[in-house]
Amino acid sequence: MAEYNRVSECVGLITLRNPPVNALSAAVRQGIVDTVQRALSDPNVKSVVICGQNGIFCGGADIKEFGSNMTGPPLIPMIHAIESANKPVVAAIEGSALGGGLELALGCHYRIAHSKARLGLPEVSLGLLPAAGGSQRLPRLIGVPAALNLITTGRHVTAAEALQLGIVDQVTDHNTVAAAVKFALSVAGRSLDPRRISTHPCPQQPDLDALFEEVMQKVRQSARGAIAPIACVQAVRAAATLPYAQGMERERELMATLFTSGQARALQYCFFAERAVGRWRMPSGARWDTSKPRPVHKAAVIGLGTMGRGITVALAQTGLSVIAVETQEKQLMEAKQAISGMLERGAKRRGVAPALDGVIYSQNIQAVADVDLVIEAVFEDIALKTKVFQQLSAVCKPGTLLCTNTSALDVDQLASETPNPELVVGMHFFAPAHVMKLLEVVYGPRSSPQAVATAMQLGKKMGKASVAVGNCRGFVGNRMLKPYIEEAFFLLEEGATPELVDQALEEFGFPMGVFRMSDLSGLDVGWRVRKGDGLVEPGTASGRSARIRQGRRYSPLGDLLCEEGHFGQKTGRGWYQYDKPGSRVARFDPWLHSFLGAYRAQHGLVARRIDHQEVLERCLYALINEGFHILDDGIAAGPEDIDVIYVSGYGWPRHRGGPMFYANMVGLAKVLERLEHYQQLHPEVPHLQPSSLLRRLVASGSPPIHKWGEAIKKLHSQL
Ligand code: 3H9
Repeated sequence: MAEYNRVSECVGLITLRNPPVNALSAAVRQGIVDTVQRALSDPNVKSVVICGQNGIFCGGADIKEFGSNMTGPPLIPMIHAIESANKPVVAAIEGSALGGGLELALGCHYRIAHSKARLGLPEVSLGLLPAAGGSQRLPRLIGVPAALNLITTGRHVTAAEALQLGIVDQVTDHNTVAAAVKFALSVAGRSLDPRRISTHPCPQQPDLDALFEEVMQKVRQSARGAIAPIACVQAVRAAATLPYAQGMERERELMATLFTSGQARALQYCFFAERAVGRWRMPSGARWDTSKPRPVHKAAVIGLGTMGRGITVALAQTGLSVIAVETQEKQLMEAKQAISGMLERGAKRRGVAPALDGVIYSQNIQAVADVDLVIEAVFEDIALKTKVFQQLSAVCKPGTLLCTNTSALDVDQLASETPNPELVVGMHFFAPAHVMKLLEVVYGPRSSPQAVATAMQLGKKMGKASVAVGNCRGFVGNRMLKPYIEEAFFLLEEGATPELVDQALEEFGFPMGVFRMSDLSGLDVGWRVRKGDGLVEPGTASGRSARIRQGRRYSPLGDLLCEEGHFGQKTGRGWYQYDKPGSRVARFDPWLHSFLGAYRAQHGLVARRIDHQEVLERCLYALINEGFHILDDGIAAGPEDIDVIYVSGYGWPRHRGGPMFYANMVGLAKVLERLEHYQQLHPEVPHLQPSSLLRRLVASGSPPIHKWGEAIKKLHSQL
C-alpha cells in the first residue's frame, strides 16, 4: 500500500499504491508510517520523496472507511511525524492532491506539482472540514482570506494557481517524480525549521473580526442550512487566533460534531450516488459494462428555441461539430446570435477560445444527413415531433441515434413512428440546458442498450449528471413534482399562504419554494399541461369551479390565476407581485390574498392554521411516495437515481441527500405513518395513499437505503 525504494543513491522514494485514487486507507496509512520510518532510519538516505502511483498523488482519506470502525494509524500523528522529520520530505504531486492528500503534502517540507495537477480541500462538500491539520496549516501557509476561500468552497485549484498562492514550491511540465527527486537532492542538509508550517504564525491580517464576520454572513446565506461551511470558518478562525496546538484541538472538536451529523452522511451518500448512476442497468438486464457506446463526432439539434439553443451550446462546448437546424429564417438568425453569445461568455469564463466554428446553422433538415446523433428540441407537440422523427429517419445515415428532448410526451410513441425504434431515446435536458447539471436519459422497451450507452456517454462528456430512467409520464423528476405541487395548492385552499409554504421549503434548504419557482418558470406551463389533460374547465373564473375532477381532488387555483393573465414573473403578477414584468423580486400581493379569501368563501372552506411541519410532510412525503411508486415500477433502477435527479436538477438540498435518502433518515415507518394520517384526512387525494412498496419495505423491517435494491428484488420475486 506504500512502496519504498531508494533512488539516486540517497533519496528514499515512497509510492502510495491504492487504486484508483490512492485514498489514505488504513493500509496506506500504515504503509506511510512504516516507509517514512525506514527512510529516516537509513543513514544513506538524505531526503525523501512521496508520490502516488498511476499519475495521481492522493484523493484524500478513504471515504468508504467513514462510519465503520476506523483502524490503522491515525492521519494527524502520521503527518506530524513527516513534518518533524530531520530529513527533507518532498511531495511529488501529479493528478490530484485533495483533502487528506493535500494535508499530507502540507506536512511535507516542499511540494512540487505537475502543471496539470489539481489541489484542494474539498471536505466541505462531504459535510466535513480538513481535519488532518489542513484547516490549521493552510491559513498559516497562504493567509487567512485565501484559505477561507479554498476551505469553505472546497474548490480545486490548478497547479498554476497553487504556485501563485504559495501552496506549491515548483511546477513542472515534465516527470514530476524525477523533478521532485532532483529537488530533494538539492535541499538535502538544509535547515528544515522554516519549512515546518505548523510552527509558523498565520500571516498578519488587518480587521480580522470584520473579515470573519463578513465571510460568516456570506457562508450562512449560501449554505442554506448546511453546517460544514460554518464549521470550516470556525476552524480557520481558530488557526488565525489560537496557537497551533489549541487550533488543532478546535479542529478536532468541530470535526467530531460534523462527522456524526446526518449531513455528512447525506453528502457522502451523494458522492457515491453520483458515481453509482453511471453504472446504469435496464430491466432487460442490459448494463453499462456490457453495452458499448457508439462514437459521436458530429451531432445535430433540430429546433432552436430556448432548449435547442442551450443544447447546441452544451454539445459545441464538448468539441463536437454541431449542425443547428431551425426552419424559420428569422428565428435561425436570432438563435445564431444567442448561441454565439453564450459560447463566447462560456469560453471567457473558462479561459478558452469559443467554439464558434463548431456550429453550422441551417434551415434545411437535409443538412443532418451525415451526423451520428440528433437531438430534437421542437415545440412540445406530438404531431410535430412525429413528423420531425419521420423526416429524420428518411434523411439520416443508417445507425444515427435519434433523441428527443421532450419533457412530457411519450418516447415510446415517437419511437414507434420510426423504422428503427431501437435507435430512439429521450435526452431530457433542463433549462438552461448548457448550465443545468441534470440529464435524464429515457429508454423505452425497444431502445437498444447501445443507444442508451451512447446518450449516457455523451451526457458525461457534457459534464452532466446523467441518469438512465424508464419511460413514463413525466419520467422521474416531473412525475414526482406533480404531487408536490398539488399538495402546495391544496394547502393554500386549506388556509396556507404562498409565503408560508415557500418559507417552510426554503428553510428546509430548497433555493426557492414551490410558488416562487412557479412564478419563475411561468404558471402558464402547468396550465397548458392541465388543459392537455382535460382538467381545465373553461370559464372557471365566472362560476364556482369543481374541486373534484376526473374522480380526484383538484385545485383550480393555478388555472384561475392564469385566466386573470397572472403568469408569474413574465407578467409581473403570479403567486407574488413584481415591480414590473420580468422583475425578480417577489413581493406580497394583497390582491392574491383577498382572492384566496374569496375562493375559500365561495367553496365553504374555513382557513385553518397550518404550520411548517405540515407543509413539509405533505409536500415532501407526497413526492417521496411517488418515488416509491417509481422504484416499484422499475422506472428508476435504485434510490440513488432518484436522489441524483432531485439534487442535481430540482434544488433538493444536497446536505439532505435526496428525497429517498431523506425518507431513509426520517425512517420509513414514520413516513408511512404520516402518509396514512394525511390519507385519512384527505381520502380524495390518491397520491397520499402510501405506495405498496413503502408498505412492504416497512413490513420487511425498513432495511437501510443501501439494501433497498436487494429488498425490492426479493419483494418482487414474492409477488
Ligand atoms: C478527507 O480527506 C478527510 C480529511 O481531511 C481528514 C480525515 C481525518 N475515498 O471520481 P472518480 C473512488 S475526506 C474512497 O470516478 P475521477 C470513487 O468512489 C476526502 N474512494 O474518478 C470511484 O469509485 P468507483 C477528501 C474514493 O478520476 C473511484 O474512486 N477527498 C475517493 O473522475 C474513481 O473516482 C475528496 O473529497 C476517496 N477519497 O476523479 C476527493 N475518491 O469507481 C474525492 C474517489 O467504485 N474524490 N474514490 O465508483 C474526487 O474528487 C475524485 O474521485 C478525484 C478523481 C478527483 C480524486
